[in-house]
Amino acid sequence: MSYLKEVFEKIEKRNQSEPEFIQAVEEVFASLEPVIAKHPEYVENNILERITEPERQIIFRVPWVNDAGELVINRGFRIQFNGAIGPFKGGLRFHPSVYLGIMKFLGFEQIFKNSLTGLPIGGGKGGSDFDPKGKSDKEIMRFCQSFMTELYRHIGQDIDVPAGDIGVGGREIGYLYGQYRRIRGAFENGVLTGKGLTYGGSLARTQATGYGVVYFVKEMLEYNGKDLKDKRVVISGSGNVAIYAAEKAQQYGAKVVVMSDSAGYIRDEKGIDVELIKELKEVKRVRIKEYLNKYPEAVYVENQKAIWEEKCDIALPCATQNDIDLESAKKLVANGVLALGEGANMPSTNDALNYFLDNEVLVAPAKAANAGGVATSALEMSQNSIRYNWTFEEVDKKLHDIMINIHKEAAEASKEYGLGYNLVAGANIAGFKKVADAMIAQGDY
Ligand code: NDP
Ligand code: 2IT
Repeated sequence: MSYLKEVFEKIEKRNQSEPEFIQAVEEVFASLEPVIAKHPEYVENNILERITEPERQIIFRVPWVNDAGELVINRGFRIQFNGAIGPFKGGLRFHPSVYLGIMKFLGFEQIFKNSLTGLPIGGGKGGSDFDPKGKSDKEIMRFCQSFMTELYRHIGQDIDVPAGDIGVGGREIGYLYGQYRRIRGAFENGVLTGKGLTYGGSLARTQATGYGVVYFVKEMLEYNGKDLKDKRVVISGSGNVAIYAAEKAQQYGAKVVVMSDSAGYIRDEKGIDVELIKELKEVKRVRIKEYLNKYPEAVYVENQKAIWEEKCDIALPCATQNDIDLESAKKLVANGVLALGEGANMPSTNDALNYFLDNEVLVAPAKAANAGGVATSALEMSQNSIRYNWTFEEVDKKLHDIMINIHKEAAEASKEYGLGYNLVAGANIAGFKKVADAMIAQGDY
């Protein structure tokens, strides 16, 4: 039996109750056959079995008191997946669907994404099954304080550096950092990224993931003799990634007509008013349906999944995993989609992804396309280390250059291994090799 198959079977057996994790491993392994064939050292050092087992998994109780005075118990996680090329780095997700399988798929993907940025960061992820929806500001604060009261002993600016993800933005990072500082009695602000600008956050971090997705898609289109101008864009989600992807796409002359939340989507043929979405989602924290209060001529469809039936040139899934299944992929292709830019982590199922590739849709895979967020987090760590702040333009320029470089590395890796222009495979290969080589250099740890 081939080495890849043998290891995959072990992983399936060992992680039976974690389908998202198995899916993420399957997608990476599907790209690695030519790499394993050319590099016997990866087999000799059993790299695949090592890289799929987290270095450390921490699961903890998070007790907190709600506004009604009741003691609520949530479950907290931090997966320190791979530290071969730098401190563990990755976001925290607060969402009721969070369990070990989601934490591990995200942590696993983070290894390769972080490697692709070219910056010294290992892979990690964390979060909780806490549901922030409908919670008061004080409840959010008490939850974050309790979460950090356990997490603090496992993290540090040279150990593990969390940031935001679904349900965790600037407000939550502020409360988390406040509690960390209180416990440690030191201003070690390199321990978290996505901080506010008054206490060591980086300019352009808020925009970075969404802007980065569009910088990457632009690069991919131009490489193939196309551009963003006048393209019809459908974006799922209306959170941090979706908002800034929409903003940057509009700046390049694309027409963003659809955005969503978990309840449904809006279509505005005049082009989405992104400033209004920011106000609804970042400030008021209300449903996207409220968009209609200002623009009654826009359409609201209370069916999030139907979003992929909307005709578009460019689809940017920026909400959550497995948002696009095979059925949705078929609809997008039938409607003539030109390119897919994955802002979310693993937004397409593996058969959807293969369907896009088989039908010559240009695919900007998540690990590459959404790496701008964590890359800018690493730039925030650099600024914290030198106790200095770069301007918005300086950070944005570095981000743009990083996205151009990731596209180049993925395209080159795909070509080198005889796979043509396949950025899914290229990103997996380029991200994998650097980490695998670092693991071998460091012995059998
Ligand atoms: P936010 O919490 O800011 O926004 C999430 C958006 O997705 C909301 O509009 C939310 O709708 C929607 N959504 C969440 N869960 C579901 C679901 N189960 N079904 C349908 N819609 C859903 O998160 P981010 O924008 O930060 O993250 C979005 C995606 O991007 C995630 O996959 C994340 O892992 C990924 N990512 C984030 C990065 C970052 O820097 N923030 C970096 C790289 C990737 P509602 O409000 O109704 O819940
Ligand atoms: O999925 C991701 O890359 C993130 N949520 C951002 C992680 C980070 O450390 O900035």
